[in-house]
Amino acid sequence: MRSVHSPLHTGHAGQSELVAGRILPGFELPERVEIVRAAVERAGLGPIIAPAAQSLDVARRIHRPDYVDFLGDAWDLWVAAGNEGPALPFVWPTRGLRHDLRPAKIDALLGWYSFDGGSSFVAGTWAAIESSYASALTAADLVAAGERAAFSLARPPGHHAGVRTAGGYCYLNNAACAAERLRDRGAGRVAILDVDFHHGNGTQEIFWERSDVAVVNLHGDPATEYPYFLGAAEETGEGPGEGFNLNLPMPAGTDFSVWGAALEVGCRRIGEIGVDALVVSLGVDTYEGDPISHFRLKTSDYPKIGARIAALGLPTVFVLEGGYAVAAIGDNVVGVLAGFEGA
Ligand code: SP5
Ligand code: ZN
Repeated sequence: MRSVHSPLHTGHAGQSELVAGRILPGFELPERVEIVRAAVERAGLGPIIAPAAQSLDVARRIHRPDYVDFLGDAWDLWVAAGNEGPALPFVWPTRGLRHDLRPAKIDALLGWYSFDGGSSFVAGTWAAIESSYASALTAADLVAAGERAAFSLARPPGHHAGVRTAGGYCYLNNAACAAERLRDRGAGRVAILDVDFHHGNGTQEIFWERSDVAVVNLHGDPATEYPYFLGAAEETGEGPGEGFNLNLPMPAGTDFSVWGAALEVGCRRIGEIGVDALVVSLGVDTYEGDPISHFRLKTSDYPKIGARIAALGLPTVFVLEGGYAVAAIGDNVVGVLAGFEGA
């Protein structure tokens, strides 16, 4: 399969993150994608191509247009206000505060448009966001044009980004945009299968009331795992979307014997619903060596995931999400893709 990749992600670097009371270097590093790219080349998975230029039209339908505008303006507003380091939110309109007063100052806009402090902005952040979005849409277009599968080898990731909020290292929801693009290109119904360790709260929010994009999430139980405030099993969708959201939370320590059974449940549901195309939110932070996650998948498990996904027999867009054990991320991601191709 072809991989879609842009070097513009490298400007999104030097992030800061609040970890256990300290501001530390972020986990979501440029090296992640560079190592996956090297592994794709080494494995001979297929050509690596540049994304085609994309309008923000799809992003403006998936997200609120003012949020998309903010992402493009945030760094310039931050610098214009006299700041130099990464732009990080520090105040949010949570319960008990007003939700109807869009603030004027960048310090407050950062909180207005985010749900945590994980998605900071530096000078190259917007170019990276656009390149990750363009890579996902280009991969969707390859699949819509008849390729069996394509891989968006890009960062920043997207599955935590909601209708109007950044968070969890995410800004635009690339997988949601890819699904929307597949719909635009003729797929009647699409499924998103999210195998990242963390619940894809943004994807769930975006498609919560829609039946044309079904969402299946395998993740750490939000009672104890980030993002905490969404992802319980009882969340099944609302209105026309009722029954089109499936959450499969699992406890810390879960290994492939349990995780693989949940994948089976998720894949069977996708088969029952009957969809024309699939988007995989491909995080490999389920790996036993991941520094911020708590599942115990082994490198030898990832090809089995790819093979099970291939058995769905669907045109498939893979979109890179999380995975922070940098030394293993290449083998784990390519394991899924090679397992898919070998099946
Ligand atoms: C795309 C994705 O995988 N985003 C994950 C965002 C997780 N953010 C919260 C991380 C909490 C880190 N806790 C650090 C513990 C270090 N021992
Ligand atoms: Zn994750």
